[in-house]
Parts: sequence; C-alpha cells; structure tokens
Amino acid sequence: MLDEPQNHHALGRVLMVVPTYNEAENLGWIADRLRRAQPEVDLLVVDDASPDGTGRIADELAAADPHVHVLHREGKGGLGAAYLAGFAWGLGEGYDVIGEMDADGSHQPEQLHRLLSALQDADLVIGSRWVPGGSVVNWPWQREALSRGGNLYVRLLLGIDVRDATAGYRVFRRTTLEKISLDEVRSTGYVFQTDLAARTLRAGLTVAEVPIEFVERVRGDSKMSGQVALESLARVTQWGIRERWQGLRGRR
Ligand SMILES: Nc1nc2c(ncn2[C@@H]2O[C@H](COP(=O)(O)OP(=O)(O)OP(=O)(O)O)[C@@H](O)[C@H]2O)c(=O)[nH]1
Ligand SMILES: [Mg+2]
Repeated sequence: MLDEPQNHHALGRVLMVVPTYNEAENLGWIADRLRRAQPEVDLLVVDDASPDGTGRIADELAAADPHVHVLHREGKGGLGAAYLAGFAWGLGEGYDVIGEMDADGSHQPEQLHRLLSALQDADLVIGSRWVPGGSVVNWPWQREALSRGGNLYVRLLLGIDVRDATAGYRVFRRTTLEKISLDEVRSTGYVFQTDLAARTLRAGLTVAEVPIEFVERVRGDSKMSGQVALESLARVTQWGIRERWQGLRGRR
C-alpha cells in the first residue's frame, strides 16, 4: 500500500538536502519529523548564512545526531545554487540517492517513502501536487492558478510530460545527477527544478511522479519573489524557443 512505510535498503544510502534561509522556526521541527519517519535517511542542511540563526540551529542538530550534516554558504545565493552545493557534497560522500525537500513543512517527511518506493523503477521521482491523488492545503486560488498555469506553460513549451515540473520534493539516483551535466546549470531560482526535470528526460532517463499532499507554510516568511517568478518565465520561454528552433533546423 502507498502509505505503509517500506524497506528501501535496495536503494542504498539516502541523503535529503534541505536548503534554508531564515527557517529558525521550522528547521528543528522538520528535521525531527524526517529523522522519525526515515531513521536510515541522512539530512544535509544547506544554509546561506541566515540572519535569524538557522545555521546555528543546524550546527546544534548536527552535533547531537550523526545523521545530520550542515553546509554553510556565505550569503543568499538562491535555491538552485544551494542545491548544487548540496548535491556536490552528497556525491562526494558517496550517497546512492540524493533528494530535495523544503524546510517549511510543505513537503511532509511522512510521505517520503512514496518517493523512495517509486525510485526503485525510475531515475528521478517527483512528489507531485498535480497528479491524481495529489493536493494542496491552504493555498488561495490565485496561487493554485499560478502553479497550474506555470506547469501547463512548461509542458506545452518544453514538450515534457511532467505534471508538476516546478515541484521541489524529489529524489534522484546518484547516477542521474552524474549524467545531467550539473556543471552547466545556470538557474538559481525555482526554475532550477524545471531545468533538472528537463535535463533528466533529455538524457533519456525516466521521471516518475507520485501524489503528495503539499501543505503551505504556517511559520516563517516566503522567499518567493517576483524576480524569481520572472526568471522562471524568461528561462522557460528561452529554452522553448531554442528547442523549437533546433527542431526546425534539424528537419531541413
Ligand atoms: N540556502 C537557501 N535556501 C533557500 C533560498 N531561498 C529559499 N530557500 C529555502 O528553500 C525552501 C523553499 O523556499 P520557500 O520560501 O518555502 O518557497 P515557496 O515554498 O515557494 O514559498 P512559500 O509557499 O511561501 O513557502 C525553503 O526551505 C527555504 O528556506 C536561498 O537563497 N538559499
Ligand atoms: Mg515553501
């Protein structure tokens, strides 16, 4: 059954990367939930010198629990940059599976087993809001419309068959991260997620989506900004046009 925790030993060592910027109110809570839900899974906090002391909390958690690790970066460099640093660390440490999860409780550690189970037959698994069974708790309709619209735009323009390409609850096999040229990724904001899904498909690898219940943050401030949204729109449009252009030239 979907909701019964299962044995994921076949996957090897798993690391969840959690980027943080001013998540002092959330980090201890989410780390505790992950450790309880998946005692075998390690956690890497990637903190961008949060002014609210999140980095110090991460250090305390790491000192008390060998499954928790911390990467401190010098300043706010964006979600994508934080993940790239976290992936490099995880690959260097020899993890077999490396995942992504937000610190604000939107991605429930209690549902991680769904993603890990599906990874037995895929190269990337996305916890998806917009597949049957997926849902969002506490979103105003404008936010839902933006996410659905954004995903539709991505799907049409890039021609990728992923329902929730912008979602940030994911697990990758290490072999996937090794094949998708991470050194060429330039996206810093949330478009990073779409970028990596498209790269995985382009590399001929399989992407699976499993339904999750996404819970809007209840504590702390959002880091979503107009600038981040604009980066997404601009980059997706640019990729779409480039692929179309290359497709046309290829047919001549
Ligand atoms: N290290 C690092 N983490 C970041 C940065 N920007 C966002 N994050 C983290 O990335 C995760 C997602 O950011 P959120 O602010 O929750 O973004 P969101 O989910 O689109 O926005 P909300 O719906 O308001 O929560 C959180 O854990 C943030 O703390 C950054 O520049 N650096
Ligand atoms: Mg959030």
